[in-house]
This record gives sequence, structure tokens and C-alpha cells, in this order.
Amino acid sequence: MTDYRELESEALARIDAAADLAALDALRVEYLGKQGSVSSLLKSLGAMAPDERQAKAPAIQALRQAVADALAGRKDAMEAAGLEARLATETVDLTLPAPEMPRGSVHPVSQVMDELAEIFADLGFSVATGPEIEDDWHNFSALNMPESHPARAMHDTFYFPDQAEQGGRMLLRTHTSPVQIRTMVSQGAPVRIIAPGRVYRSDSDATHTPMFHQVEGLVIDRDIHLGHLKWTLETFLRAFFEREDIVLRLRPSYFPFTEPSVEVDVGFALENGKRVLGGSGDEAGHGWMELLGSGMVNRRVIEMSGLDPDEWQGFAFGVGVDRLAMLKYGMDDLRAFFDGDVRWLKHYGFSFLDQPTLSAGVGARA
Ligand code: 2NL
Repeated sequence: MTDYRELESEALARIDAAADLAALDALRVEYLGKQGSVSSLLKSLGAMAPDERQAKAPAIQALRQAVADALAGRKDAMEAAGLEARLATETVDLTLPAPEMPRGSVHPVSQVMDELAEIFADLGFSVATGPEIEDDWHNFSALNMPESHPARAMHDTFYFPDQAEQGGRMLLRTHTSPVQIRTMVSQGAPVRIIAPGRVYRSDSDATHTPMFHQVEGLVIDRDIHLGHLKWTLETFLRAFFEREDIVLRLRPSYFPFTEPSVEVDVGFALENGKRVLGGSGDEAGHGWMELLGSGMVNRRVIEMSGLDPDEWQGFAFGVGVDRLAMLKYGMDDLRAFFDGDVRWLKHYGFSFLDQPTLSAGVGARA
């Protein structure tokens, strides 16, 4: 029987002494490659008589296995040593500042809604919400809007094919007033709430988007009068625009849900061609800007909400949140609010750390 121990010990010694992965691979080719010495021995088995082959095959197979195992073992050891060497030389400086991660921003509409919640919380108002898909009764009928009212026309309101339980059509709410109706119906009086949220109108041009944001306020209590309305709006607008010199002008108007109804204008000054809120609109170089709709809640609306209008009175107002944001933060195109352009959001957006507070200024920016 031929002895392969010499060949094996020589191969194992050379594998053990291989300096690097390249040298190791050269040895693999030399022994186990197509023309390799161990491969040739394996091939030579094919030419042998069966007896001889049976005698020699186990030793040749054992040799091949030993060389293959030695190559694999040495390769693992080299790779592990390489890793150890890298770990020993490469260090991590844990005192370095972390790389800045791209971070989203708070949309100005969300920021303004937070500001409104903060200001009105200070005046004793809580925030009420309700469904965006409403029924005809909560959105129109309970607000004293007759079937003939133009806002109810097919081309002004988005209707669903479905019918509500009481028969009316389902629709996308056109204002957040239905939230106020629902609050009166379910909680009774007194009420002191603001209702911010998305509203929808079938309207689309440079200054109108089919979806926009509104905030309405509602106060129901005993002996509420127009003086409460005026003081509340004045206090709110002075806090929101962070100016003590905000001056209001109340004009008679008409809404089906309020009686009397009051349109509220704010005085502004023209500074370098830009409108800056503050001061009386009657001064030279000043003007009045229409900002809010409001009024004393129509007694029919109070009655339809299940309250006795001889006992409970109140005032309500409504204003566009997007409009408030544009006036306070200086955007000039409403449509950009809803494009989702990250450059716009980066420019006009807020950090989540800019929590509005009355003490630090509701519009604080880091
Ligand atoms: C506007 C301003 C307004 C109201 C909304 C209201 C809500 C209830 C009862 C009475 Cl539940 N009024 N909200 C009042 C006046 C104005 O919105 O310009 N709307 C067309």
C-alpha cells in the first residue's frame, strides 16, 4: 500500500505557513485544482484494476479530505485574525456628535391649530372634533339653512350616493358647525368649545381649494351678549398675532345660523406695500381686512339642538385656519399648502419642539 503521509504532512505544513489568503489560494490550486497533485491521484484511481483501486482509494480520499479541511481551517483563522486586527486599530469616538438625521416638519396648519388650542384653552375653551362625512341634518338643517340655500346646491357640496338614517343625503361637511351642533345635542349647556378641522367645498381656483381648514368657536351660557363676542375675538386675535394694537371693526351681516350676524374686520397698515395687521383701519395709509364671520347663535339653532333659547344664548364665529396661517407666517399661495413639496415644508414648517405656549409666545420659532 502506497503511503501518502509524506505528501499530506508537507501539504499541511505549507498550508500552515501560508502568509496570506492569496498564498493559501495558490496552495488550493496546487493540490486540489483541476491539475492539482491530489486531484491527479484521485483521477489515477479510474485507470486502476478494481482490486488496486479498492486498496488505494480510502487513503487518497482521506488525503483529499485532510488537505481540504486544512485549507478551510487556515482560511477561517486568517479571516478572524483580519477582523481582530481591524477591531484593534479602528476605534469609535463616542464623544463625536451623531450625524443629523433628515427630519420631517410640523405643517403650518397643524402649528396654527395647536396655537389656537393653546390660546382658547386659556380662555376656558376645549377642543371638539367630529366626523368629516356628515348628514344633511347636522351640516345644513340644524343650522337653519333651508333646502333652497345655495350652499346646498349639488355644485357647491360633495354628496355621497348613500342616505343617512333619517333620509337625508350624506356629504363632506362644508364647515365645522356640525361639530358644535353635535356637542349641544350630546352635552347640553353650557358650552365653550372650538372646533378645528378639515372642511370641503366644490371649489377650486387660485384662492380656493376643495379641502381647507376652518376653526369655529361656540359659547352657550346664560346672559351671553355681543360684548362677550367682541372681547373674546379681540383677546384671541391679540394673542394669535402677538400684537396689542389689533383693532376690530364689527359690521352687520347675515348668516342663517346667527342673528344678529357680524362680519369682523381687522385694521392693517401698509408697510412697503405689505399689509401688516395692527392699528385702526381708518388711519391714513391704513385699511380694514375682512377676517371672521360671527354672530349671536340664532334661537332656532339653539332650539333644534334641544336647548331652551329663552334660557340659553350664545355666540359663534368661524375663520379659515389656512388664511390665519398665511397672514401670520407670510405665505402667498394657498395651493402650496397641499402640494406636499418638501422644499415648502422645510421653509414654512415648524420643529416639533416649537410647542406654542402663551408664556413663550404662541408663534415661537427655534
Ligand atoms: C363664516 C364664518 C361662522 C358660525 C360660523 C355657528 C355655529 C353654530 C351656530 C351658529 Cl353651531 N353659528 N358658526 C357663526 C357665524 C359665522 O362662520 O364666514 N361662515 C360662512
